[in-house]
Amino acid sequence: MKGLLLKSGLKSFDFREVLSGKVPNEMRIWFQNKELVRRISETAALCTPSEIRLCDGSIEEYESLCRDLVSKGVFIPLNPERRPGSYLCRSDPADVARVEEATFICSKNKEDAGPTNNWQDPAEMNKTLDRLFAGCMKGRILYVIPFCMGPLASPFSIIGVQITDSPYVVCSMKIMTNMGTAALEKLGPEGRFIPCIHSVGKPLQEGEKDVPWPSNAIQKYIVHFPEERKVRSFGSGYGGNALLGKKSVALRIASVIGKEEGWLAEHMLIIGVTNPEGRKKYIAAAFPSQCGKTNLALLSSKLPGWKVECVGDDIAWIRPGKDGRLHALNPEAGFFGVAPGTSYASNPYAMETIAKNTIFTNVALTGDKDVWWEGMTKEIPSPLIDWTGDLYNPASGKPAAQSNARFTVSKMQCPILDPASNDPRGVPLSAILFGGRRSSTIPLVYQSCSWEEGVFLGASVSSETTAAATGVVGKVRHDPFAMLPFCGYNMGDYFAHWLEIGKRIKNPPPVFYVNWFRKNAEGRFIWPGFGDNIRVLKWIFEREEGVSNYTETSIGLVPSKDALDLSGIATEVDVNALFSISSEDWKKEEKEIESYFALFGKKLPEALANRLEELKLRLAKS
Ligand code: GTP
Ligand code: SPV
Ligand code: MN
Repeated sequence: MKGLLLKSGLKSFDFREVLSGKVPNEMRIWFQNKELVRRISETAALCTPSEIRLCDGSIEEYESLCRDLVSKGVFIPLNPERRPGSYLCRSDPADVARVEEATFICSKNKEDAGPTNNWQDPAEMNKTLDRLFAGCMKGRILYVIPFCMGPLASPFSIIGVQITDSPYVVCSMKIMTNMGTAALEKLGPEGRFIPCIHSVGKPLQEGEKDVPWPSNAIQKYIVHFPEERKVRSFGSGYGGNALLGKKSVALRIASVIGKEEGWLAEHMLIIGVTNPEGRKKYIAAAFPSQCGKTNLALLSSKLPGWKVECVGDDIAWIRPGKDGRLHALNPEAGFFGVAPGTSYASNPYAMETIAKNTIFTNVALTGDKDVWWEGMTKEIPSPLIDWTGDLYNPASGKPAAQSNARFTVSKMQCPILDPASNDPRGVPLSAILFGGRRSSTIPLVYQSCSWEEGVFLGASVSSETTAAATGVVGKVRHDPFAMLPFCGYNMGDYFAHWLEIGKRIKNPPPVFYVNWFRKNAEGRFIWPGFGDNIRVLKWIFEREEGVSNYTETSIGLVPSKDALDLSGIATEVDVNALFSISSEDWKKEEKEIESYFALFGKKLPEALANRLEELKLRLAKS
């Protein structure tokens, strides 16, 4: 590694000299943790980058990386008058979403990964990855990104160090996590961190010109080693495949840690809801990818006097508190949100959040260098450059923005950020919601009667697949707790862990199931959704206080006639259609759940099997 350039800020050093003991004063913090030094050296030796850069997380560093990316044509600066401090980035058309078929949980025993995860023996997988990583950073810079998931001041935060050869990833991690020197300080000389080794998997040969979005067209691997607490990701630069603090650390690895330590890492948004009298309750909600978490988290209320504030939009770490309640913390510092469908009409607070300092990936570009996507405005701007860089032709029938196009933005720009969003202890939960994207069968909202039944609801979530992952879109699949792609261990054990958590707290919050996506015979959504979802939140809020009225059905409690506040929209919505529970559909649903549960064999907790039997009995009587 002689002559390997090591850079930190504006200073350059020789990596080997520094390793052999001549650590310059200003770099001491990088060389105090032996395990960190070992990981950097080992990765550099395997991946053979041309340079190592230690990322301090400063704004200067971020801006300088952005300038570099602009000069290389990777970032297109947007119009500073319309979208200051913002960039458009276009990915390779073959690298646009999470790759679930290439995502692995490599526990020592296959059973610990369970029937819903891809598994391979860790030693075998490490061999495969060693081969792929060998020389994979040739001609590229190796960036070292220390990051902290969770507030820096929180005892519950988790430190990771991502090593990557993608400057786009560095910029994104700066927005999405507490990154840089502050995380290193928290780590300290003896602290433990989750090593996350990432490469786009596209070494550059001597004299080879780089492409704007390097990735590996053939080999992709997103691999988690739960026992070793390590992540290795190869071949993709996009989203959850590459920003490893998010799904890999804060969900897959954190879920394993949570199982051992007695808490939950969940794919959930967290909001504070305040009623007109000023009473505030926090609610967490799990919906599968692209099923409405960011939109509910940034809801602009259509009911006067009701207000929503955002704690987090994608991940919640939930633990039992001494007060006998569950407390939820958002470990992320930013939003990596779906662009299509976001507009001033559907979600003004999201639009305000992304008005500046935002990285847009795979959206369309307008003639005056601003961004556009389907659903942003009724009229399609002209001229328009589509997400692949071609002039857009609306007659093509293709969308101008990729359906998993996203914005990356700091949550500090959110106009309705909850004052407790960075509270190191999290916020107390008054209700938990599950939901999915279902065009039929599932009513707008219903409530379970107990924690056990609530866990059954979570376990039975099914949802139409979306563009957040590669593969078919629109196919109903089971996605228990919206965690199917993100649970780092056996899903049967995970169900048991949820049941266990409920036993450990005095006052488990009530659990609800919602569905914003029911359609009519013409294929149109029958619920206005977005800001009108506050009407459902209001019923939930008042159920928690025991004051809103309900009717018992075979599947749970639904709002009784007139209990849902439809003021102003009563003539537009078909309440009967929203709440119809077809016994034919539900008998199918029940069979579906039954055969899905069978997948878990002995790991299926008895309590869930019993809940299913009860549902069957109730449906048989209906
Ligand atoms: P991930 O970031 O992938 O986890 O997605 P998410 O769960 O945060 O979903 P998001 O809020 O980004 O919404 C995904 C898509 O669903 C967007 O195109 C939204 O416009 C649309 N959507 C969200 N909420 C509603 C709703 O209440 N009704 C309808 N009809 N569409 C919605
Ligand atoms: C999801 O798919 O649930 C996301 C986007 O939040 S990604 O970060 O790519 O996983
Ligand atoms: Mn998500």
